Amino acid sequence: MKLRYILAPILALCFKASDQNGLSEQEYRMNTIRNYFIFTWVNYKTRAMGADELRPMDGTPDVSVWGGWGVTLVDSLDTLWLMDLKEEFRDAVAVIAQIDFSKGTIATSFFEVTIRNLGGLIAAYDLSGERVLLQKAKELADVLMLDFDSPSGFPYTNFDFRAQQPVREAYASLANIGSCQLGFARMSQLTGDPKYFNAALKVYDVLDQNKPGSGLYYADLDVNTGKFTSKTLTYGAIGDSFYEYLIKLRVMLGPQNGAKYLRMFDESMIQFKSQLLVPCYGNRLCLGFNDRNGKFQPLIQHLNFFVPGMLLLGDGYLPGRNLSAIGLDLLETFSHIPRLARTGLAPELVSFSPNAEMRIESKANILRPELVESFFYAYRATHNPIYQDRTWAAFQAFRNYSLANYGFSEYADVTDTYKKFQQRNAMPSFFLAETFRYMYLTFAPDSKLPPLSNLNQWVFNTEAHPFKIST
Ligand code: DMJ
Repeated sequence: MKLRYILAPILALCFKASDQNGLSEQEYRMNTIRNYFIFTWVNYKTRAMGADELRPMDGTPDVSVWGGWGVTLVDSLDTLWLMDLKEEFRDAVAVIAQIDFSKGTIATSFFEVTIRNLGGLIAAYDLSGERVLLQKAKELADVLMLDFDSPSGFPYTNFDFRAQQPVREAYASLANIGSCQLGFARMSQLTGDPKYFNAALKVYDVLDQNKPGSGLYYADLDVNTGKFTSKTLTYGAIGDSFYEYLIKLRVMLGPQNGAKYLRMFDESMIQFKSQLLVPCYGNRLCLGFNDRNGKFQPLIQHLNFFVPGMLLLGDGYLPGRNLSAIGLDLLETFSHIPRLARTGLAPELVSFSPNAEMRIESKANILRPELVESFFYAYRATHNPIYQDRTWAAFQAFRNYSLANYGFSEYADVTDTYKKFQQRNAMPSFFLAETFRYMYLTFAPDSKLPPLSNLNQWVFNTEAHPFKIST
């Protein structure tokens, strides 16, 4: 390992605002974020390489969280590439070349393995052209294909990677069955074999056919019948990335092949606007959800924070729908939420009402990316430096409270500044994959990002893995 990588965390920790050494504010912030990524990566590499996660407080490996193939390693690959850590990237690829995706350690989520492992391999291949990554992606995609063996053609929620067969439970969520389409479509483009595309996109055909009204995609389903089983309408857990993928498929597949998904997205936006968006205290726009009985609940999850980014992306394809304006208004509301907490970390859940300030309902922060994801899209769309400043504030909150001896820790109570009691010994892989990547990309000038400088040629999967658009 190069000395500069070992020194990077020390430099990062010593770096003071006054020591900017002639760097512009933007470069300084970008370098600082990169240095803390290096600090986290090097600890993962030296203490937990190949394990799913690194425990950030005691530096021990957590071997099997999502299948046991080193999800942090696979999820971080393209971050290494984009931050120009090419030697680290090559070392990581050498480890990945040894992974056997036909042997897993547990039964686990089809959704998570698809967005993190398959997505990570595809993006790293698209960026680097390393053939072994495509070979590994194909091995994994072929295993995941076995999960579609249901009466409706939906993938089952969990797959047993030891026995190489689905866990045949009837329940499916919209996000679980509706967030594999980008990765599987890209696999068909890269291999020339349409089977991945056909299996994944058939799911959208069934959803479109069985929906009870225009744009009504409820979040609970039955894998056996292919029918909706509730009236849950949500852009949070169990629904979120399905809607995101409708617009992203249009981006990826182009005007002809993507037309159907743009139509589905457009229809879903009508329900979104009329049922879930409401004015709330402080002259703000808020986003709630409908529960399984169709009753409106005035609650905002951290997971909802991706919505402004999705709307800003959608605006480019559906002019005249006011999507950017709604997105930026919602982002104002969401930007206010971390300010409710003394740490500046965004909580998992808040409630809202027309006549009182929002209230924190669930106090944890688990290093999620959705807020900085929307800042990234907002900055790219407007070039307003306020979104860089907010990204920097989010990063500083992580650094002040989540930074632990070997990485960044989840935080149990964002209202309590006494971090000794509030840090939890867990660091999900999406912190290195998404949170770090979006923060870095929000500061990186185009010249630093040759592959990504033209965002019209790339689309990010829901784990922030960039796939090349090749229509
Ligand atoms: C990530 O794995 C993905 O962004 C997913 O779409 C939602 N949840 C997590 C992070 O919060």
